[in-house]
Amino acid sequence: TEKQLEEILAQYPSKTQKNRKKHVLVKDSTTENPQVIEANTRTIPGIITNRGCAYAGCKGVVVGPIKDMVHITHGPVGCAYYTWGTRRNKAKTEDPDKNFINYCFTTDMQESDIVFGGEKKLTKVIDDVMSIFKPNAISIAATCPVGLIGDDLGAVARKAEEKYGIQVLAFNCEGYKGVSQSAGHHIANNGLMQHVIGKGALEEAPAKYAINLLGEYNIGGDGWEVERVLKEIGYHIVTVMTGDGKYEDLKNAHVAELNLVQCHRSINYIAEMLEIKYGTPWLKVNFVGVQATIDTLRNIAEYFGDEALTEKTEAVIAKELARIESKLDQYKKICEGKTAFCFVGGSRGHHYQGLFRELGIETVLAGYEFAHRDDYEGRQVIPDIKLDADTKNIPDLTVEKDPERFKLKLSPERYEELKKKIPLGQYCGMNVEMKDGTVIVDDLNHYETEEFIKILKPDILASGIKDKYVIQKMGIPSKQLHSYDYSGPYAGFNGALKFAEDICMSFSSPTWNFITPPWKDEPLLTGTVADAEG
Ligand code: CFM
Ligand code: HCA
Repeated sequence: TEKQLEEILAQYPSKTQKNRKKHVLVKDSTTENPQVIEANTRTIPGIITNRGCAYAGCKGVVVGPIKDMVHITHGPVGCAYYTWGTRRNKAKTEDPDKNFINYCFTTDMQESDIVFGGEKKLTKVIDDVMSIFKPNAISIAATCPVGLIGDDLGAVARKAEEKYGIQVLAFNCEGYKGVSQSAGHHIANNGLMQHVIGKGALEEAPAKYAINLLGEYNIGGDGWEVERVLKEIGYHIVTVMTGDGKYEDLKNAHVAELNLVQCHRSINYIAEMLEIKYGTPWLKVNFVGVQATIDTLRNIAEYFGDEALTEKTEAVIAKELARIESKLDQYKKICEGKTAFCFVGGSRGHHYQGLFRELGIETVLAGYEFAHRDDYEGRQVIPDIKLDADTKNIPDLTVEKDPERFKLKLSPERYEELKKKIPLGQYCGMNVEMKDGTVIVDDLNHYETEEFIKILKPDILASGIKDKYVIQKMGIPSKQLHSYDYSGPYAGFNGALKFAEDICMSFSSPTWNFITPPWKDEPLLTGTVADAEG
């Protein structure tokens, strides 16, 4: 495959070729040092990437799911519309007056606002929101033009806070602030940590086995399936960040005994800061796939080290397995021996490989849109990561031990002892789990997607909306692993079953018989693109 890889990259102008080469690996575990991949750097202009922007990562991903807040997009209506429900972060209505998840709030910036400034309009929208909706708090998210014209979101927010006596959080997450959504995650993490988390009235956890669930956004109801199982075992969930999450709960995140981290990429900053500021360790979890869910439940029980909890954990695992196993076996018969591409944003490209594997499907190519090197290679590489200007653009928030609320949840000795058994404060990344000869691609683009499909001919391609139809037109089932193609949940025990059912439907659809894939009536390679620099 090294030669085929060269051929794919040879189509690029030489500078681009050099750049993309660093973002693609053929997995080889026999190299002297672990393989290095470049990540979290700019996409070359002109390349059709699947990435989004910093605003998408801040408002769309991390802040947007908080349901008892109103989130105002200060900018053109298109930016607001793009993050209006498309991500499928579901929320239940407990208090009908405090669930704004189905609304879309925006200042709908026009040319005149760009020329004369948009602060007045933003103030007016806040006034309207307060008179009509009365949320528990408000967030304002900046889009590109806001940064370009210099509207002062912070000043508008401060005035509104004085006027209304609620928190108004300003996020300077202009789309261009980073090379992808990832910058927006960081901005959102900083803002929530600085202004919301730890500000609640609780001094200690209201119940035993109190946990927070971080990096779970309840896409297609994933969070609900995870909560169902955790609650049955006996855990008390203080807050979920941020799927079906509440501002009021988020404020009390400091009282939990343990933070579970599902999506490491989007929330590792908060996880780390909670440990420094409040003494709460974090555990890497994965609720995607049956075996991953079982391992995760056992790891959490191990952390608390309570015999009754361990027994209950095993009882719930046994009950859930008995319920789903025979049904899963039926689906495995259809899936056995097939291959997949698994390319998603910043953590699912890794997490879904286990679920594919247990159904009998091998992932032959995987990658992330915007993850960092540690998501590929493991957290131990963090000190080696070169910080470029784009990364330095987002300041690190430095936190210290909270003088009143810091409480060491584990003794250092117990921490070290547990660390040997469970992924406490650590994450090994995607690469170690991939087989030799499989391909790992960072920021896979549309051209490379098509070329890799022609070579590897996967049976299914898991990615997003931007390439879904191209893939299907090539005669290959596409499974969106962002929106789940409007299905789900896919997490936990019920989720694994639903996922198996859905992909088996794709495999069994007669549609594919009506499509001729390009490689059946076209040559595989045609001509070469002239070198732009030469
Ligand atoms: Fe985390 Fe996510 Fe993902 Fe992500 Fe996203 Fe998403 Fe994703 Mo789309 S937070 S990194 S920024 S798991 S929205 S719920 S599906 S790209 S792999
Ligand atoms: C985003 C959101 C997204 C897009 C999904 C896709 C999501 O990046 O802004 O490209 O299919 O999960 O909704 O990742």
